[in-house]
Order: sequence, then C-alpha cells, then structure tokens
Amino acid sequence: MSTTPRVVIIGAGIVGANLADELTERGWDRVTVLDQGPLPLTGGSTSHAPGLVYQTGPSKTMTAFAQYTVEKFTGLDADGAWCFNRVGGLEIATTAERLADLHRKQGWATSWGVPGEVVGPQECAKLHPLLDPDRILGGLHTPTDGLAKASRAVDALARRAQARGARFQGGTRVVGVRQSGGRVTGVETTRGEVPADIVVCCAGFWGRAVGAMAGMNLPLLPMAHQYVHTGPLPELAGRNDEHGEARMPILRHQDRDLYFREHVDRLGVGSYAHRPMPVGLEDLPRVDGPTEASMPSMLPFTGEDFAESWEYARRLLPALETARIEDGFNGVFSFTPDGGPLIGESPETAGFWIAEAVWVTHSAGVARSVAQLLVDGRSEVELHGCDVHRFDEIETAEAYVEETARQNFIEIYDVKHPLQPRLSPRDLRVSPFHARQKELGAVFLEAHGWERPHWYGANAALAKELPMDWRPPSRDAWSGMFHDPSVVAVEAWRTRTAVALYDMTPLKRLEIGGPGALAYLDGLTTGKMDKSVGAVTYTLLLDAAGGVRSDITVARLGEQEFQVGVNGNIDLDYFRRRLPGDGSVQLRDVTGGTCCIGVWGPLARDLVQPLSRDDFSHEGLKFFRCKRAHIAGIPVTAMRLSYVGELGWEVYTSAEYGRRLWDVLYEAGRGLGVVAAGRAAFNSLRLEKGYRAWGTDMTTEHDPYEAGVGFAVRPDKGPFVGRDALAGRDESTVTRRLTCLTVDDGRSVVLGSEPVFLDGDPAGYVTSAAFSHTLGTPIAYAWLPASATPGTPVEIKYFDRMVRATVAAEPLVDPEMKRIRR
Ligand code: FAD
Ligand code: THG
Repeated sequence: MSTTPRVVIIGAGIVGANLADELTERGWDRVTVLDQGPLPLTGGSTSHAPGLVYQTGPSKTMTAFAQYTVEKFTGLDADGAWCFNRVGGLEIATTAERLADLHRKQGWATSWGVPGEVVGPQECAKLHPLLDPDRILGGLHTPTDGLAKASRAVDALARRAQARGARFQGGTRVVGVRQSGGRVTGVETTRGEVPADIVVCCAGFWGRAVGAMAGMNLPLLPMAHQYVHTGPLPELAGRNDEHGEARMPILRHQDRDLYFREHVDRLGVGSYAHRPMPVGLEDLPRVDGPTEASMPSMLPFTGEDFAESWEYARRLLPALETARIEDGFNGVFSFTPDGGPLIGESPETAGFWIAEAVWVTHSAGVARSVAQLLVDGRSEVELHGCDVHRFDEIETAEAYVEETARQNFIEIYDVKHPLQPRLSPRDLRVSPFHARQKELGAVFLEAHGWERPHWYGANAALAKELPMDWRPPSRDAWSGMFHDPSVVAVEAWRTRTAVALYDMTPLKRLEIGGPGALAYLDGLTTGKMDKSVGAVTYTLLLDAAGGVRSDITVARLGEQEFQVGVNGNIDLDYFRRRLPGDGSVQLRDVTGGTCCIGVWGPLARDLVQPLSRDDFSHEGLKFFRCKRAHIAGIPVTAMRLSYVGELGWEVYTSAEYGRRLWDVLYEAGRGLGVVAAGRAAFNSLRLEKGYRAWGTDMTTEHDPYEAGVGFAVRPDKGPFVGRDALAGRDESTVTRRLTCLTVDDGRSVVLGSEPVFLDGDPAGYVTSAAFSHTLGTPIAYAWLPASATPGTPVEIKYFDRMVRATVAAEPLVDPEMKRIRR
C-alpha cells in the first residue's frame, strides 16, 4: 500500500493531465483527476487549442517551461500519433520597428538557449510558401518551435499516468473544498466527497471560482479570443496527409495581431486584434456532450469582430484572397494582470495549490515545477514571476484584474519596452510625498500599484551646471525611451557630490515581533540575528537547496522587535506561512502606514544633523546601525545604510508625518544643493556599487557564492534553511558568476536579457544594466562562466549589433567603502 499523499487534481485539461503524469513519474501514485466534463474531451480550453508553441519570450522561466513542453511532447505519442510536430516557428515583420524587435527577440532566444535566426523576406517565403516576400521585411525563424496536439497529449498523458496508478474521473464537478485546522482534507463533488491530502486546482479559466472555494482570490479573467478555419486552399492540396496535418512553420504576423497554422489543406487563423471580450462563467454555453465543434469554452463566432483581421490575413497571404472562412469560434481562456501564470499554495488552506492561467506552450514545464514543489519542496526552474503571491492585495481586486487583463489582451503582441508603464489604472498607491513630487515634475512609473518617481523634471534646470565629465553621451532611441539622460545625470551627480532625497516608501517592510521572533528569524536567514538592539543585518533567505530566495535587511529595534525590509509580497507570504503555531511571533506588513526617505550623499550629515538633537555622527550611529530619533521634531527611525552607496540614512516615519519630513529636509537642503532623485539614478548608482537586485540579478537558481553575496552567509551560526546544501561550496568552487562588465565604447547602453558572447560563443546573459554616470561609461551585470575574470573581453548582442565589453573587478565605485563609512 502506497504511503504517498493522496492528491486530487481538479481539471483534466493539458495542465491537470501533465501534472498527473509528472506526479506519478515521481512515484506519487495516489492521484485522482476530476473533471466536470467527459473524458478525454472535457470541453475546456485545451479541447479546442490550436496548439502553436513558440518557445521564446522575455522571461527565462517561461522559455524554460516551453522548452520542456517541446522536449516532453516530442517523446510522447498516442498509438503512434504525434503530440508534437516540429514544423518550426516563423514570426514576420512588416514594419522596421517589428524587424528590430525580432532581433531583440533573437537575443532572448540566444540568452535562453533556443535556436533561432533572423532571415530575409526571400528566406521567409521559402520557409512558408504562402507568404509574398514583397510584403514583408524579414522574419525570425525558430526551427524547434511547432505544433502541440493538446487534446491528444491529454489522452496520452492520462493513459501513462493511469498505467502508474492515477485515476481519471469525468462527469464530476467539484463544488467545495473541505478543510480542517487550516489543512485541506478533500473536495466535495457532484458525485460525493473525495478525500485528499493535497488538492491542486488546474481548472483553467474556471480557476477563480474553484480558488474561491478555498478562500483564494485569484487575479484571473476569462476572455474570448477568435479562431477560424478557412475552407480548403488549392495551394495546400496534397501537401499534407491527415496524419501529419502541417509542414510549414507556424506563422505570426504580430503587426496585425494574427497567427496561422495548417490543418491539412486548410489554414487556421487566430486573432488578437478584436476588442477584449471578458466572459462571465454564467455566460458559457450549456453543452451536454462536448464535441469538437461545440463545448463550454467555445462561444459563438462574432464575425464582425473578425472582419478586419480577415482583410489583413488576405493581404499577408495572397492565397487567402479566393478563400473563405468555413467556421470560427470565440474561444475562452485565462488572462492575468501581468500575463504570467499563477502557481502556488493557498495562504489559508495548507495543501490547496493552484496551477492556473497556463498556455499549452508552458503546460509541461509548469506541471513539472508544481510536481517538484509538491514532491521535493522546490522547483528547479525559478518561479518568482509565476508565484500567485507576487501580487499585492490591490492587484487582486476584481476591477484591477479586469482592467489590466483587458489591457494585456490588447497589447499581447505589441513591441514593449522593458520600462513601459501601464497607463491605467494609475495613482492607486502614492507616498505622502506625492504632491511634492508632482510639483517637482516627477515622471512616475508604476510597480505593484505604487507610483515611483523615475526622475524629476525640475532637475533639468541644473543640467547646465553639470561638469563636463558628468555630461552623458547621447543614446540610441530604444535605450533612451522612458529616460532622460541629462536629468538622470544631474540626480546621480548631486547624489555623489552633494545630497539627494529618494522616496523608498514602496519598499515593503514588515514588523516581526514577540518572544519567538529572534529564533524564528535566525532559522530562516543566513546571518547572525542575535546582535545588540540597534543592529541592522543584510542577510539572505535561501531555499532548501541553497538557492537565493531573497535578500533582506533585518533591523533589531528592540529585544523582541524587528523591522524587516523585503523584496515584495512573495517574502511576506514566505514569512507568514512559517510563523510558529504557538503565537510567539507576530508579523505585520507596515508598508502602507509608514514611509521612507533615503537621505544620501556626502553632505547628508550636514543636512540632517542641524535638524536634530540626536547624534547622527559616525560614532553616534555607525554603518548598519539604526535608532529611533527626531528630525525637526518628527519621530523617525533612522537606518544607516544606502543602496546607492553613499553616506546617509533610510529615514522612516509614520505616514502622517511624511510630507512634513520631506518639506523639512528639502528646505534645509537648499543651501547644500539637495535634489529629489528618482529610480533611474538609483538603479545606476546601485549597480556601480555592485548591489544586487533580487529577481533580476539573482534568484533561487543561484547560490550566494555565485551571486556574489556569499559574505552574507554565516554557516557557523547554527542551523538555518539552506545551510546544509551549501556545505563544501564557496567563492572558489563556483563555475559561473554574476559578473561586472564595462562597455568599451563608452556609449552603448544595453537594458538587460541580452546574450553575452565569450570567444565568439554565447556564454551567458545580461541581468541589469545602466549608464554609470560616475565612471562615464555604460555598465552591466551578466551571468558568465567563472573563467571570465577581470580583463576578459566579451561581446553583448544588442539587437543586431555586437557591443564590446570587458569584465571588470567590482564594485566599480568605492570598493573600500570610504564614502559610506565615515
Ligand atoms: P482547461 O483545458 O480549460 O482545463 C480545465 C479543466 O478544468 C476543464 O476540463 C474543466 O472542465 C475543468 N473544471 C473546471 N472547473 C471544474 C470544477 N469545478 N470541477 C471539475 N472540473 C472542473 N495556448 C497555446 O499554448 N498555444 C496556442 O496556440 C493556443 N491557442 C489558443 C487559441 C484559442 C482560441 C484559445 C481560447 C486558447 C488558446 N491557447 C493556446 C490557450 C490554451 O488553450 C489554454 O491556456 C490551455 O488549454 C489551458 O489549459 P488548462 O488545463 O489550464 O485548462
Ligand atoms: N533597504 C532596506 N531593505 C532592503 C533593501 C534596501 N531589503 C531588500 C533589498 N533592498 C535588499 N538589498 C540590499 C542590497 C545591498 C545592501 C542593502 C540592501 C547593502 N549592502 C552592504 C554591502 O554589500 O556593502 C552590506 C554590508 C554589510 O553587510 O555590512 O547595503 O534598500 N532597508
């Protein structure tokens, strides 16, 4: 009798079937897959998915998911019939902007290990003979992309899982989730109760309803998307047999939001060009027995929404001029606020998991990661961009989800700049300094609903005062978007030579207190926590394999009172679910009720000390110490640290004093040359100083020694999560490293995710990059083999151009810490 946990999977679509396969492969054989629809064609999104698999995207993780889907489905068949047909992928450009973007995408492909090359119009037409080469400028050809036969793969996966002991049961709707003492115990269904130790919701676009049964508020919106089949095309006659279905690459025409595939002698055409069409679950067609032409996830075709797309399709593919649309439908699937999937465990009901908003493309990869999370406690592919807990509460509100998901639909194929802000909804969360920031002409970008000044227009007036060696070179249009080089130069210059105010309010901070707090923090972090009151510690959260889950700061404000600066809601969720059951530790997110100004620069002390009777001298408040104090009568907590690498403090106060604190500092700073400074300068300065940004520079895929934060690990302090996994590793054993680069020509700024070449071969990728105003040259950090030591020449591929760079010793600015510790 097996003793592995009893798992119920809700939903037998491509995600549920893959998960049953992955779990049973790992020896978990007590798996029951329930679906409200009949098997194997349940009537969910998978039942009608045309199955185009394009692997490459901006996200390394999503690309890795897709790569695994291709690999797995290539080795899968149902009675000899294929589950993956490697016809290749082709994305064509009809505008210069798109062609440039395909080069950028080719860079991602290289960074993440997908073969691909940008080819000319003639080559495109050779690959896809229906294309008229005169109507296109070129294309990105990715030979390992292709078609997944999703419904057949479900069948094949289900059979394989069943052979290993899994049970699949159709016609069974889950209507409730059972729990006891905060743990899931089973599900209620239309055919009775099914006990379970673990329940995984793979209910596709029904996910919001199923999640709600366990108290989860999933940020997911079902929307319709149009797909049609043409009638038979003479040009395709005799090309494909029924079995093979297709030979030409799957085709994308993103300038018109269209994609194409062959269905034997017909074409299928999908469009994202139409208006967003959110779907209420109550509006789904009621179908008794789903067929390929009629199922709950297929709404009636609204031809008028497709009319324009059809015209553009005909313009691209002349063969369509004599063709007609034979049938079409409005198919339903899931959208989220940032387009990513939703993976994770309920915060309230332990053992209730979700794997939602997943495309066929990523399905096997997501399922493998979920299986690894359940069986091993850790996914080999890092998941922070997929974690359901990455959203703050405001981002899960229904109105927010509806608006942002609609916008994602509209922008799905747009050329998107990495800094491009959403236009709406905005002004959801503002710091107490917001009115002042607006007066100073702040240009705001948004993150998790927060308005964050990127730079301040008012500082443009100081550009003429910039010393010659601080004047930045001009930039190419792309790297210069959402940027103002000379204003950012002013803000960086004043930070390094005078003093600047940075709004640090959006940085999430937690209050952790109680008799058990010290031991609790000690067990979860890599650093020594039992320091004197007033100590601040830069420390890491690791996973069980020693991967970096986060880097945080822990300030000991009292014997049993800590303020913890974290990287986002994932950290809050992590701390919350590890609270001891005995109530000895309390945890509170105090971000919204408080605010923070980073007061940084060589004149920071000249600014703050005259405003306070408390001692802000080097001796009175040393580096990485904190204390409660008053500034101009305002009660504050001052922490002596600086992510930009200058003398100064993070000054915290409660929200109602924020504006006064800002005004007092700004007024008193006038004679010292104070400026308000934004995130653009901030990012450049922190990179010069070598400070890592978690999620961008390092994730759970990296250990602290590789990431260059090994100094924060104290293996001798006693047990903590991840310690044993690091045994025997240190800086000298690493085979890859987060590496600092300077750009040779002094002017080519890259943005991140570009591939880096060593001796002519792709060897890694850029994480963060910026123009270093202090050095007067662009800089970047990149993951590279450890053999790339300082002085090694490398090349960064930026669009279609090779940018020469050199590995540098880091940090580039103030390695001796003279600026900070004085
Ligand atoms: P589903 O396949 O919907 O499975 C969820 C299952 O859960 C359903 O079978 C449902 O019956 C069951 N269920 C729900 N609630 C309950 C309950 N309470 N009790 C029991 N069972 C329940 N993706 C690609 O990668 N490439 C493409 O080319 C592509 N093209 C698409 C074209 C169209 C027109 C559409 C609409 C989608 C397309 N997609 C594509 C997206 C893709 O189809 C979906 O993302 C994917 O199929 C979702 O799989 P799933 O297993 O999560 O959901
Ligand atoms: N401020 C606070 N908390 C934070 C951040 C912050 N938590 C999340 C994130 N940012 C953490 N990142 C860093 C990175 C580097 C430093 C601080 C926070 C830093 N490092 C010193 C160094 O490497 O020189 C540490 C020196 C030491 O350990 O003594 O300052 O911005 N509150």
